[in-house]
Amino acid sequence: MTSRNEELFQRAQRHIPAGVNSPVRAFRAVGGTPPFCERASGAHLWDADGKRYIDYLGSWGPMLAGHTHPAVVEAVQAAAARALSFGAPTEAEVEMAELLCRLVPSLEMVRLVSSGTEATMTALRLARGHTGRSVVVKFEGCYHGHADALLVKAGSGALTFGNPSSAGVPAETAAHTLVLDYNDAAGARALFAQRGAEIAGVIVEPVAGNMNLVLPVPGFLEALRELCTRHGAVLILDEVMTGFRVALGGAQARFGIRPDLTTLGKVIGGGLPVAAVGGRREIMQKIAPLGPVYQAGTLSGNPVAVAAGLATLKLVDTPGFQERVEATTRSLVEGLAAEAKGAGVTFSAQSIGSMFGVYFRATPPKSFAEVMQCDRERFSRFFHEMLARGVYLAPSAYEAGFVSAAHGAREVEETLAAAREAFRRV
Ligand code: KE4
Repeated sequence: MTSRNEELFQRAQRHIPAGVNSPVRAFRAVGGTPPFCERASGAHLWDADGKRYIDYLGSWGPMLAGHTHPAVVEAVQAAAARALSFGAPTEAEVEMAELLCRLVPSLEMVRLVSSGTEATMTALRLARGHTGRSVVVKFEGCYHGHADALLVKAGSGALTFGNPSSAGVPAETAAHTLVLDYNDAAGARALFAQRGAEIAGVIVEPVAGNMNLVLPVPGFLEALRELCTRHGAVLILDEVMTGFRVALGGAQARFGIRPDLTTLGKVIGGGLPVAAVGGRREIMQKIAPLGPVYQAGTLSGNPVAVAAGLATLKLVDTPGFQERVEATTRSLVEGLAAEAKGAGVTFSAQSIGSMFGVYFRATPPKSFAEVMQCDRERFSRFFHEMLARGVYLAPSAYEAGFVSAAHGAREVEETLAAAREAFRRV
């Protein structure tokens, strides 16, 4: 009997490319039919066939407070009843800017936008406008959204499709983007020694989450900070994913790095479209209409989306919140590693804050090259064994997983019980 998911997937593909509105959702990395989601609550989501899953995707990061948290839903309903959009300034945007600048100390000013891609695209333009230089540096396996200048050996979706750079990006554009190896401080030093005077900015995920989870090795972020300072380049920490997940003040708080610009997204919208670019006042004052770097957006700072973000951040900024969700995430990865060991499967896992990575490799990868050594076929089999048992992991060996405040001991126990069986079948 054809499931509703399969029916909907067939129907969707008639009018939507691959049936999805973002590539990774099509399950091409793991195969099979993606569940069409109907509703979610707390740590769970339900698909069109009424099947319940423990959700470790969390909409790719935003749902840190858990799905449909009453305080967030109530704030959205109240905001929507007042207005869906003005295209004019609102007090809520001022409150959001003040809150972000309090929680992330490197932010002196911030501009709200509607997606992480807009935030990183704007950060690059600001770096170029501020320095008058054209070259930008990124790292292989990192993904910063789909702006032309950043689709050069991007990670995430593009990596999953084995398509290290995208069609439609002019060679002239890609030529201004230099790609280094993540965690390779020596390579960064060599590049700056050679071309430091040309470099407008360096953009990096301070904890990489788009080639699966890869942690910065000691000294890597510090080297980027020192090199950018010495050569007058702008250091951009892309915290769209790590913001409020690695720590309340972002990975920059955890690792003690003060960037010149930061990009945020996901959690700050609580599931609705809010992202931000912010940082040093001297640079942010270059943005229109104050300065010559143009940027704009019809729905930037949308009142309903900002209401969801504010309500989420207020839940996240409470005593013990980060510690609790970090402890749950740690118990998950420790349990998974123990189950794999019990089944004699070559596997490793790690977590930082409420993000985690699982790898069919003996030890967690420290670089893009080591990520590529992971057994992705075995991951795909594991993914489907877990999905069949009601556990929804990220549908790609090159993505991180996410735990919410709504996940607890019961969800971890159910997940480990599913893994106990799954590891014996992969
Ligand atoms: P969006 O344009 O998708 O809102 O954000 C782009 C982006 C920027 N920077 C980082 C560090 C990101 O992780 C992202 C988006 N992350 C992916 C997950 N790998 C979004 C999922 C998707 O593409 O559907």
